[in-house]
Amino acid sequence: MGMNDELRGRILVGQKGLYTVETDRGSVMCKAGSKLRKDGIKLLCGDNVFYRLNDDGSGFIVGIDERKNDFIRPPVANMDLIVIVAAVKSPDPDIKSINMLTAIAHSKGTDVVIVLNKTDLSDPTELKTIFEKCGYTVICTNAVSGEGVSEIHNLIKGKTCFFAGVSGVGKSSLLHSLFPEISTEIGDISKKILRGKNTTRHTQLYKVGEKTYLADSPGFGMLDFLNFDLMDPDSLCDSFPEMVEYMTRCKYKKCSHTKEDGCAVIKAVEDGIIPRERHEAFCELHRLMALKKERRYS
Ligand SMILES: Nc1nc2c(ncn2[C@@H]2O[C@H](COP(=O)(O)OP(=O)(O)O)[C@@H](O)[C@H]2O)c(=O)[nH]1
Ligand SMILES: [Mg+2]
Ligand SMILES: [Zn+2]
Repeated sequence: MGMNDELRGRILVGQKGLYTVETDRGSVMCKAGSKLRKDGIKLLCGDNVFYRLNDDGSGFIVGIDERKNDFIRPPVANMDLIVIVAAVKSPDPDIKSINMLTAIAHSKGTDVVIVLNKTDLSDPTELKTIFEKCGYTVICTNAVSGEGVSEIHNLIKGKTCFFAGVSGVGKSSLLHSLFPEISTEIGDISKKILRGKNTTRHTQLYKVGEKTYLADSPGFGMLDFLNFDLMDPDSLCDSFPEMVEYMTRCKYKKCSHTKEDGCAVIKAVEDGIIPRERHEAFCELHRLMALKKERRYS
């Protein structure tokens, strides 16, 4: 192998076929090598790549590491953690969308942290209890005063993550508070697009600490749930960790755990062990996926 083989790096930005790759020697601007293009591999922010150097200091990417996961919207790869942001008020918390996001996170094998923001407007305790009962880490924040924000900092340390949640919950505000050094860039691009300014839409991975990366994608908040074909109604169970114990304990071999009389999961809901809101979300997702599966095979 020549000395130019097997240099390694990570894609931070990809724009119009030009990739900014973070390497030992700083940022290297790369193009995709012809083999990758021929193989139809679409490179994503977060990809760990092999590249070779040209004489002029630019590079070309010759291969990528196997991905831990990838996403269509935002188009990123190798995420360790999804920070799900909800507001306790204005907008009112949308428990269904939070549960969809946790389900997606589970299906992609990422960790989850739930942030309940705008605690100055309403008491987060009830919502916090629901998700803590399910085993999630919940952080309460006020992005305006900065309260609780440092806890997020500690939890994302050493990980690659992105913030998800519906519009208006305070994602941009939290990012500004967390990372003032890059805050002029992140979070506000979507506003510029809304204002009709000519802003390039691109996804970017920011290095915000030692081995800590934050993906930011303009105009994006909710993951593209309907494109999640990979989830099967039967494997949905794994996305609700608080239910797993009762699913295995359920006396029925073939139980959807959505409506069956005598189902152990439904009993746990009635007993107040599993939050009712979570089970409702489970039923709804189950119904959606069964429907998609039916369509696929008809
Ligand atoms: N009262 C209050 N307002 C907040 C808080 N966090 C954000 N906001 C406000 O909520 C609005 C939406 O916030 P933004 O960060 O743009 O939300 P995004 O759409 O999720 O990025 C803005 O007017 C913020 O100033 C908070 O903790 N408390
Ligand atoms: Mg925003
Ligand atoms: Zn059951």
